[in-house]
Amino acid sequence: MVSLTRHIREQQRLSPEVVGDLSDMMTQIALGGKRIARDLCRTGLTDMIGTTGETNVQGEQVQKLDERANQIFVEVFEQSEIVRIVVSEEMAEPVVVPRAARSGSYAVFFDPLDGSSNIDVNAPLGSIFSIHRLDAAGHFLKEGGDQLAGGYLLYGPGTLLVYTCGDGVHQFTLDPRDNEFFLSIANVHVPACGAIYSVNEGNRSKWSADVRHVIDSFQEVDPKTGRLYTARYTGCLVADVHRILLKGGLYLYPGEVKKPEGKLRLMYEAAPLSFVVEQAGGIGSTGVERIASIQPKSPHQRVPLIIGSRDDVERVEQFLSGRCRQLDC
Ligand code: AFP
Repeated sequence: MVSLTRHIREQQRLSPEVVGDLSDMMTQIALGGKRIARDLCRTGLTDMIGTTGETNVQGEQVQKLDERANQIFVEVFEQSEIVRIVVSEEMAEPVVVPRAARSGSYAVFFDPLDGSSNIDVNAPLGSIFSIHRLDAAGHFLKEGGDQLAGGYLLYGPGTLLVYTCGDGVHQFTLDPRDNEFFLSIANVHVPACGAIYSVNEGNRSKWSADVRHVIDSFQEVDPKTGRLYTARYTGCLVADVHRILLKGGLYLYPGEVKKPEGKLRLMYEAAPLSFVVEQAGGIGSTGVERIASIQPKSPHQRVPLIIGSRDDVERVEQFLSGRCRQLDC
């Protein structure tokens, strides 16, 4: 049994000093995940269901558990002497961690509870994290390709932690008997193509003709291969992308005619998930450019996301970027 701590300590690609820092930060993230998982187990028995009455920086209703999960992650990072900046979906402004205001050399971006519409119905939820090193000037808004580590927790029937620090993707499962994460899949590889597509088809009337054409193509039998896709959508990005990571296919949250930037957030949704999927051999794209090379302009910036198996995403990219007007080329 390989624990998360031991796994990180054995990373060869990073300097011993960075390995030590990463181990500390991942221990804190794992601690936050354990606390959230424990709270979620008691959903319905506590008064944590429902909204707080507040609206967050995204203009969305804040659920009580969103607020609780955010508080848990902020508390675990407040113990840190190396994380200087914390950016959360639930906080309008980046927060400077007092203990690390001078010494800290990292910024952590996170979505504390992804898929909040699933809270009331006991469906899967997630937390997403992304770690960047600050540069000499203390800048923390960097492109996805600059991440030191990224990953997510998935709260389903079991609790999983999936992470990459640029040397493959590794899945850990929380063993409730020891309250410890142990390696359950090393070096995850996303199949080069798959037969699952994942998109909220209720948004169809908001899409461009090109996006509609792409989605329609999943409902036709591929004349060359005979492949017919099947649809899966949970409303929790982490759960939907995790399925694609293991089984292949693609997840799409495209831009809309009146909202070309789409819904998902670059720094704590699209970029860390793209880091994971690309490390597993897949692609994370907006449809016209790779997520990893987008230079962010603001902490809560949104981007369209098309992510998953290499061949499936490339096929869509070629069509949407106009490089090929045939979806089957
Ligand atoms: P939050 O729960 O963190 O706000 O995220 C929800 C989410 O961004 C992502 O988890 C889902 O894939 C997506 O929204 C679902 O959105 P739709 O309800 O628009 O399909």
